[in-house]
Amino acid sequence: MTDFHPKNILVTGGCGFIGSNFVHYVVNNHPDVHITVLDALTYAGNLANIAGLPKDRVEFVYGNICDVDLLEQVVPGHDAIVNYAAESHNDNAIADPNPFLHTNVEGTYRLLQEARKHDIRFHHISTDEVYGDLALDDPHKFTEHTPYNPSSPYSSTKAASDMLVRAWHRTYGLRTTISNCSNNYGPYQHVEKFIPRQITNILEGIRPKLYGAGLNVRDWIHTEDHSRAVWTILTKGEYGQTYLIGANGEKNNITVLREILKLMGKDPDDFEHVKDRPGHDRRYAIDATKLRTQLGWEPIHNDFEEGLKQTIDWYTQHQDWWKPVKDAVEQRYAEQGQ
Ligand code: NAD
Ligand code: TDX
Repeated sequence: MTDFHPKNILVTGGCGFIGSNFVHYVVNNHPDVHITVLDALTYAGNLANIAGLPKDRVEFVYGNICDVDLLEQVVPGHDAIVNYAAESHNDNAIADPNPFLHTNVEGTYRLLQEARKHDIRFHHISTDEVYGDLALDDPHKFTEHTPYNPSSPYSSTKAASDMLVRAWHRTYGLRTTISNCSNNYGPYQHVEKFIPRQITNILEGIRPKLYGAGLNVRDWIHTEDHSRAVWTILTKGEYGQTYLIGANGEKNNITVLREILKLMGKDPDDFEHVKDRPGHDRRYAIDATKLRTQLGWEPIHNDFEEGLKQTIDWYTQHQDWWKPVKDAVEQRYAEQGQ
């Protein structure tokens, strides 16, 4: 276990879903830490996600992690980089993998080079999808020893970025850690993703859309538990190590959808089956024993129904946040038969 106390951190992708939740988490829980958010404000980034946070605690810099000249201006002086910047949506990667190669692979490479130049601690945010998928009846879960086996354009770029991070530690001695987390839910998630898409569909009077039979399993974790895990790994994690983050939240999609419908006062069967995702991963499941036993992290949002209820409330109360992009997202899905 290390004992690292960063005072000035650079959070890339801090205007996206999970990155902005991490920024809120640090502001609320670590009053002596200053955060610089570097974000390219792609379709997925929204300045509103960090609006209202104290200006003396959070500075925003607009820019791309592939921009070497900008990195040279922004990075020096920070104790750590936490890299959330990524293209993150599987369906988009299937339609056009190009930005995923650019941001996820080249962007991570550029950040690693900059971190190396200034000897800056580097934490990389990754995903359970790098391990591929599990059969529905497989008794095993993913662990840090599971071989990489990504199956989609998105997850293969995340796997590539993880490999770069590992190599920069081994070859150059960069102080790195990687976390691979399962599916997050909570506030500020883009309406292209499963849970917010269905909640906002119901609020708009559109029938929810389930891919295929809905038997694919995801391992849900509240994004605040993810943030606390990342902080734990950043400050206590051993350099060169990977930590899996998950909260034993396995559920299949049809169960989650029926729960959302029920909580929103609808008939649990009032949804449509739509075209399945090509190459659709069947099941993800995380064994987070290493993080729990070595670093002492525990999730606190263990009641999924309660977390879902709060998430539904958030989308109900923040219609001005998602309405401007909702139609375009649904139109795009409709063109894909989804
Ligand atoms: P998101 O798509 O909501 O946010 C990504 C953010 O990165 C946006 O603010 C976007 O503007 C920014 N960005 C994109 N390209 C950039 C670039 N080239 N330069 C600078 N900024 C750029 O994504 P998310 O769901 O918050 O995911 C964040 C990270 O967590 C990703 O690395 C993703 O792979 C990982 N992850 C996500 C989940 C999940 O359930 N959403 C689960 C595990 C891991
Ligand atoms: O409308 C939908 N209907 C549906 O049935 C959508 C958008 C999705 N789905 C299914 C596909 C998946 O089985 O729901 C499940 C979850 O889908 P997404 O929200 O797109 O997430 P997923 O593909 O599992 O990936 C997420 O978790 C891992 C994040 O988007 C990734 O960034 C993260 O790495």
